[in-house]
Amino acid sequence: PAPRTVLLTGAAGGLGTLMRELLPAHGYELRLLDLRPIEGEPDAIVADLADRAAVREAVRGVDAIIHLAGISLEAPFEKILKANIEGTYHVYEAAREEGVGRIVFASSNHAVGYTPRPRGDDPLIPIDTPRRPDTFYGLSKSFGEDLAQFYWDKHGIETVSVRIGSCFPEPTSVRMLSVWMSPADGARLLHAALTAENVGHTVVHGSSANTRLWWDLSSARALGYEPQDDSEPYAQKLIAEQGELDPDDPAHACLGGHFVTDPPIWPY
Ligand code: NAI
Ligand code: 15L
Repeated sequence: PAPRTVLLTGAAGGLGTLMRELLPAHGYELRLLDLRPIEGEPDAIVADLADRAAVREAVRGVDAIIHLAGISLEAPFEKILKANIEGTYHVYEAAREEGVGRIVFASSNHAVGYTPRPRGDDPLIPIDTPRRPDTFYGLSKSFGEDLAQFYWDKHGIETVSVRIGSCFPEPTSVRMLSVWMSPADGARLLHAALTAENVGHTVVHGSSANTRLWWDLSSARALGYEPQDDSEPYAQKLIAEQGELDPDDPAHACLGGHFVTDPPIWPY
C-alpha cells in the first residue's frame, strides 16, 4: 500500500515549510520534527537528531520518512559531522529498528558540485556522474547517499536520494534558472519518490523542467515524476539584473556555483 503517515524531519526549515503546505494535498498525514518549535504546530516533535531515543520514538509507526533536517549550507566540519552525518545515521538506525521501509533523503547538487556545467551543445549531466562534493556540506550529502545504498544492500530499506537543485518559491539568480525546482514540482517529486515501487536505492536530480536545464531528469521521471514548471518566465528579469553567467568565472563554471569558490569556513 502507498505510504500515508510520513515523518518530515526539518519541518521548520524553508523546504519543510513549503512541503508542510503542499504534501497534504497528495494524501499524506505528516508527523513533524525539528530542532526548533513550529508556530501553530503544537504537535510537532521538537528534537535534535543527536537524540537517538527521540528520533526512534519519532519514526515509530510511520510508513515512510522524508529526511530534510540538517545544516543546509557550508559550516565547520564538526557541526556538519554532528547534524548531517551522525544525524542521518540516527535516522537510518531508527528506521531499521522500527521497521520503516522507505526514506526520501534530501541530497544536494553540492554532492557533485565540482561537475562542470554543460555549455552549448554539451550533454546534460548524467545521474551517474562521479561524486565531486564542493564543500563539507556536499561531502555530508555524498555520505548520506552512500549510507542509503548501504541500508538498502544490508537491511532492505529503500531510499530515493534527491539531489535537490534550488527549491525556493522563485529563482533568485541566473544559476537558479538551470537548477530551480518549484515548490509544486518539489511536492510532486517527493510524492513520486514515496510511491514508486521497487526503488532500491535510486538517485535522482531534483528540479523543474527548466528550459536552461543542466542535468538529466530521466531517473526522476522513471519514478513517475512529471514536472510541470519551468523557470524561463523569470529569465529576462534575472539576466537583465545580473547578466549572463560568465563561463570563465570559476564561480559560474560548475554545477555548485559559488559553493565551489567560497572561502572555507573556519575552524576548518
Ligand atoms: P533549512 O536550513 O531552512 O532547514 C533545515 C532544518 O533542519 C531547520 O529547520 C533546522 O532547525 C533543522 N535542523 C538542523 N539541524 C538539526 C538537528 N540536529 N536536529 C533536528 N533538526 C535540525 O534548509 P532547507 O532549505 O529547508 O533544506 C532542507 C533540506 O534539503 C536540507 O537537508 C538541505 O541540505 C536540503 N537541500 C535543500 C535545498 C534547497 O534548495 N532548499 C537544495 C539542496 C538540498
Ligand atoms: C543547497 O544545497 C542549499 O541547501 C540551498 O540553500 C541552496 O543553496 C541550494 O543548494 C543551491 O545550490 O542553490
